[in-house]
Amino acid sequence: MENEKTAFLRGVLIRGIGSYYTAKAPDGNCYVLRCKKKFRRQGISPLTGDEVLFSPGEGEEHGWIEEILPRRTVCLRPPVANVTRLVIVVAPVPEADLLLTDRLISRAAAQDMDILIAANKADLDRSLAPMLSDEYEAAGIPVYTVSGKTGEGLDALRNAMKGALCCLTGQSGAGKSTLLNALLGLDLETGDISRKISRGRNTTRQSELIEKDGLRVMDTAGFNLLEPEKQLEPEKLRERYPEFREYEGKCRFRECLHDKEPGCAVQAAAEQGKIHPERLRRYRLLLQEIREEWRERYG
Ligand SMILES: Nc1nc2c(ncn2[C@@H]2O[C@H](COP(=O)(O)OP(=O)(O)OP(=O)(O)O)[C@@H](O)[C@H]2O)c(=O)[nH]1
Ligand SMILES: [Mg+2]
Ligand SMILES: [Zn+2]
Repeated sequence: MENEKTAFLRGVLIRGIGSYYTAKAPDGNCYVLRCKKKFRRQGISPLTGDEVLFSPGEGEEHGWIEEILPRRTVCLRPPVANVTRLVIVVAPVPEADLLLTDRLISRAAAQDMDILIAANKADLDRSLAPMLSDEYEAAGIPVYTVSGKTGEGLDALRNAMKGALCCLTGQSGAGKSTLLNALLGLDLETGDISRKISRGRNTTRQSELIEKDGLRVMDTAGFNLLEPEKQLEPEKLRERYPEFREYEGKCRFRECLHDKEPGCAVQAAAEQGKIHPERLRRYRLLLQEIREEWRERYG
């Protein structure tokens, strides 16, 4: 058994198309693999970013994924594994949806990912980045002003992305692929927003892991909707808001969810400008939604 294991190669999945996956070994060689049936029986699908042990195929034959190593993090939207730094791309067009941004932040915070925001298309609108900085400063989330078109701000963003497996995510059309092309001198497919709307689909359809110039980063398909999280306890949501932390335990009621309870320290902090009122307003929307999910399930 031990001997068999040592015969396997180790690699990281850089893409998956249909039931074929590509693994990249440390020496840079890529292998096309299929997934053994045992994983399907266990309800596990390989994800881009997975570290795997595999047996390479011989000649033209594909090889097999033998083992998926433990995941540091896992996202289902986009479906990727082992991301430790999430780059949320926000733009003035299509109109920034900050409730969607907050949903992404909430999921990333639950897994202890580093989070940063790239305010893209600065060439079109310079007011987006300061607005975002204002909203997310108390949460400790840095905002980078960038333009994939003019190249503005790319050095700072590149530096912020070094040293972790990063994933670019955000609304379809925000400019994730354009940014990556500009950051790394690539030629990923990008698409016109009007064409996207008329076709009703993304330009990028699979997640792809790219390793270049000291960066490890994934380009993923954008989305315009992110469904509420199932099975999240309403009490857990507040733990995902870093800006609430210093006020936890200071509300009149120990169980305060910072919704409409009297004597709420988070509400008071928002009134004093220490927490952004819009972040709190959207927190309450998400809380409401999670309570409804919870009630439907267990109520
Ligand atoms: N003016 C301007 N346009 C940009 C910028 N970045 C991207 N775009 C345009 O925005 C559109 C969408 O860009 P993509 O890079 O395809 O967007 P995406 O986020 O990868 O989209 P999906 O793959 O569908 O999720 C394209 O027409 C780009 O040329 C920018 O910094 N400035
Ligand atoms: Mg794209
Ligand atoms: Zn409270």
